[in-house]
Amino acid sequence: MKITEVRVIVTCPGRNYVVVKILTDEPGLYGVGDATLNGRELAVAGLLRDHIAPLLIGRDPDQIEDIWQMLFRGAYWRSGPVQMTALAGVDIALWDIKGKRAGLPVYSLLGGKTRDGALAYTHAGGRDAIEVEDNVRKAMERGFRCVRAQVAVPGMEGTYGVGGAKEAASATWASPIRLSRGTVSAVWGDGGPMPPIERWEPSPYLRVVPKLFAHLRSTVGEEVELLHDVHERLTPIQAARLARELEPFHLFFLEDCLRPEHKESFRLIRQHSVTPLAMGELFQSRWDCLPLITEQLIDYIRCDLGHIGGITEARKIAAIAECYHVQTAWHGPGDIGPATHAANVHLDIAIPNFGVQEMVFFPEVVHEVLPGAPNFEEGYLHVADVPGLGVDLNEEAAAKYPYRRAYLPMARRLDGSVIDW
Ligand code: KDG
Ligand code: MG
Repeated sequence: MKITEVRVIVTCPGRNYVVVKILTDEPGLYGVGDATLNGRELAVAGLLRDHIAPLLIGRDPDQIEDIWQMLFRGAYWRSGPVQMTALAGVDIALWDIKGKRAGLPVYSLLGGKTRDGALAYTHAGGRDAIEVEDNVRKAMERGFRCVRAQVAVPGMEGTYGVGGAKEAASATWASPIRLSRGTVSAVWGDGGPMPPIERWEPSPYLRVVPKLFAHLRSTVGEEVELLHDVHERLTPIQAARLARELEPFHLFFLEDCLRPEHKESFRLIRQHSVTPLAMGELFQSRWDCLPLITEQLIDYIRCDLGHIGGITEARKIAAIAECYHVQTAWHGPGDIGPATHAANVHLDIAIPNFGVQEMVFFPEVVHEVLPGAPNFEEGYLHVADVPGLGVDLNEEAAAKYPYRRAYLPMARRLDGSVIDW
């Protein structure tokens, strides 16, 4: 069997997705992968089209590990989010082909089911604790047992994870528009959107978050699992303080306290608190994860399968984590495509040390373009028992929604200096 064609399709059914479709010389046999990197979609698409696709034509798609090694080490220039996202797109499509060829779902190729479904969490935000409480209750009514809670910081113009105007450009769905036929329409210097700027300060944030969780525990009770995402904004000592102050509220985990560069600083947080810690959506390979796992400085590793080279890399990370009693919580936001969400769940239900899975409900227009995303039922995610990953691409529908330039927000402190977003 040989790879005959690699199609790279950038489509915007509400937000931009980069889809990799790998075709083979077996009639009708192809794989669908996701190579979406929020705000840098065309860089990944260019790498795939101009440099990676020519290397794949004529290769045996069954040799996933060899192709992975060739693209990672063989290229000499390795790692980095653009490269690792491109690699993930190829990897996910190749696993899809392998499953379809074998007539088996990918979870079966990974060792078979270890559980019936993947415990899922959703997001609840709000302008104040009452609004967050309402949204946590709505999530619980919808069947969620785990909810991530974020609240606006008083006095700040916008806060990550809360929703509203600031997030419209990045985290929530814009309404899809039909511009022209064709799948890529990057317009340079077109006066399009610039990154929205959010204001952020650590002190009010550190005051409001423990109050939020005190409120939630006293109103929604002890049973629902609560999570919180710091989004890499704190210093080690601030993170240690927050983790300690949140202890009475028994979080499922506190996510991404520190910038990904400062792995050794997790020791300081650990010395001061028993709040479970999760980290990893900005990591790029298993080597980034190693020190946190082997020193047991975190409890959950939450890399993004779509940004670390796909299923091939993630299953190795899971296996390393298993040795150190670290569980998985793969990144699952709206800005990665349905094929990565499906890859998440196939891995979740096959590995022994799965913890929890972040998820989104895709709008109907995404299902039209990329049908087959995992299905949520009573707190758990499931994938269809079909060969491969179960996600397809409707190329005609994708062509109706061409690329639209969009950026993630940026954050600055009140004095104007950059802070992590
Ligand atoms: O593109 C950035 C998002 O994927 C990220 O902000 C989402 O932190 C995130 C999460 O935990 O879902
Ligand atoms: Mg996060």
